[in-house]
Amino acid sequence: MATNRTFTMLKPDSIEKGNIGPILDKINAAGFKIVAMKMTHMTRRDAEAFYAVHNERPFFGELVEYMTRGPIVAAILEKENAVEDFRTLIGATNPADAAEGTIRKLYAASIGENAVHGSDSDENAAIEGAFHFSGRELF
Ligand code: 3AN
Repeated sequence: MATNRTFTMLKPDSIEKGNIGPILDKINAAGFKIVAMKMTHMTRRDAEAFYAVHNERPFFGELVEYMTRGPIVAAILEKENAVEDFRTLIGATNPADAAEGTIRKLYAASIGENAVHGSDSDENAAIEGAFHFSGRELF
């Protein structure tokens, strides 16, 4: 059964470029309600665990370096059909393939530095949200 929550991270490049505000504006305008949010700096161990599913991929080292080079903003978002609608809002993994007006088209530099994360399933949304937030941080 589909749930109404997804998990996102505004990645280090978004914070470095001053894009927290503009990206949150897009998220709000698309009808998502923020039910948990924090700025945090992932350790190497955090990033390796969060992206464990990719640990055999050639870009894994680069991905861990990128995700740990500065703070991120993590959030849990609520909306009907949240996972799918958020994936539509952020656009394709590679910004070159992302649709006009999507967050990655507007703010991502490359497939490696693609501005935002969005969960790819309800199951992963729950796992990823629980990775970053305790029940007391969820509103
Ligand atoms: P998405 O974030 O769209 O779900 P995934 O899960 O395939 O994409 O990839 C996770 C992250 O790994 C991406 N957000 C991106 O930062 C990085 N990544 C994916 N593919 C590549 C690639 N070919 N080269 C470098 N980094 C990549």
